[in-house]
Amino acid sequence: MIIRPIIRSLGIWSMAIYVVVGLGPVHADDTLSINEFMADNDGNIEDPDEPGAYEDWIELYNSGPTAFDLGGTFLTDDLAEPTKWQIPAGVTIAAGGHLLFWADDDEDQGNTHTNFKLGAGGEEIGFYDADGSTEIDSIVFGEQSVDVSYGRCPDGGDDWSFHTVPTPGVENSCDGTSLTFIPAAGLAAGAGGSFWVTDVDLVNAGTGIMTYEFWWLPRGEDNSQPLVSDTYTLNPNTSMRYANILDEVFGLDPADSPFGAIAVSSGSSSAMSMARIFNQAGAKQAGTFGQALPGVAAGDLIIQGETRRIIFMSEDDDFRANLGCQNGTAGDITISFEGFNNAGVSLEVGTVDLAAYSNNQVNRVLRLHEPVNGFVDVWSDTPGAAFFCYGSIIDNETGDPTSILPQ
Ligand SMILES: [Ca+2]
Ligand SMILES: [Ca+2]
Ligand SMILES: [Ca+2]
Ligand SMILES: [Ca+2]
Repeated sequence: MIIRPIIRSLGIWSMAIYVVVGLGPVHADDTLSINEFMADNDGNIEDPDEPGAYEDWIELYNSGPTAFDLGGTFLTDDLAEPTKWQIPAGVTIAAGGHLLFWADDDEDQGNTHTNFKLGAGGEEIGFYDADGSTEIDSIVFGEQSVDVSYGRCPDGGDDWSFHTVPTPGVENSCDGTSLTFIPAAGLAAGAGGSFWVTDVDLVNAGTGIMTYEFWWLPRGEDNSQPLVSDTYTLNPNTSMRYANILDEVFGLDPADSPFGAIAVSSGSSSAMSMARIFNQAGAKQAGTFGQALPGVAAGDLIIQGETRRIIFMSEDDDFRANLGCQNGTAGDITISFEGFNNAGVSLEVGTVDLAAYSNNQVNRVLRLHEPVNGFVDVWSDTPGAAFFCYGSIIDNETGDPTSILPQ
């Protein structure tokens, strides 16, 4: 058995795919590559299968329009031993997708945990086809630094460089910038006589001066060419508060009812951000902090193949619960959601289609089933998808909103 494309519901591409089995190795090295890795992970990304563990990782990338079943192929840290670790059956890489493997010598922790680690002093990574000898890709690397990855620029390209902004599981950052998404912002009237205003707080948690700009990402629009702010700088270990950021930074007019999201494009991976979206004029009860939404770094987005659950979703006389979602990529994605009641009975399924960096809100996702205290699952089957969804629960009496983050 050799690397083969997967035929499934991939639209027009399915038409052009042939399964090649038993005819000899398919030379897939034009589309599959070792794209990025980290051999000294101290605080970059946690092993989701071992809380508290920061493991070496290897990112593979599929630049082609076809998904591949990687089951039976091999990864190794020794090019003289190509068959050191065989990727288990059922591990697939999506068209245009990134797939993360944990080089942690913890095979019992799941299908993407290898039986070797990466030496920070320099080593090798090999990716071999299922015949155990045909090289798909390999890299011989030298000494590595803590929490700095080594990766291709652009994805799948020929040039390798160190990345102080590592991007495990998502597109490599080649200009040294990282995106953080603040998935909701508004300066507009909403339901129930509410009027929403957005403040943003930004902190430079790094050791150097941070350069950054904000992108305005209107709800429901294709934001491949977003409105970009001036470029600002922030000294290390300082913070900056933007009160009513949509007016102050972007000059937006409440008469246009701007609702959407904000991205922070920063030359540092040390940007911390948070927004509060609060009900100002028209509130029946003034003085609440509002909805607190932390910025979500690109590497912390929910990616294809992951499901997250948003709990505390209540729909009754006291509360209404909305589902907000942000596309963290420049491609079109479809997010699926399923709402359940407290007994786990499925009540509601649906999808949210989002163009580049777009966002949208499903208002009162469980409204047909009130009164209900339930939860909502979110995921995406779109190849290469990276997104974020959250719950926004609002007190019907006071207009006080609270954010529910996905778990
Ligand atoms: Ca290591
Ligand atoms: Ca582990
Ligand atoms: Ca090793
Ligand atoms: Ca990456």
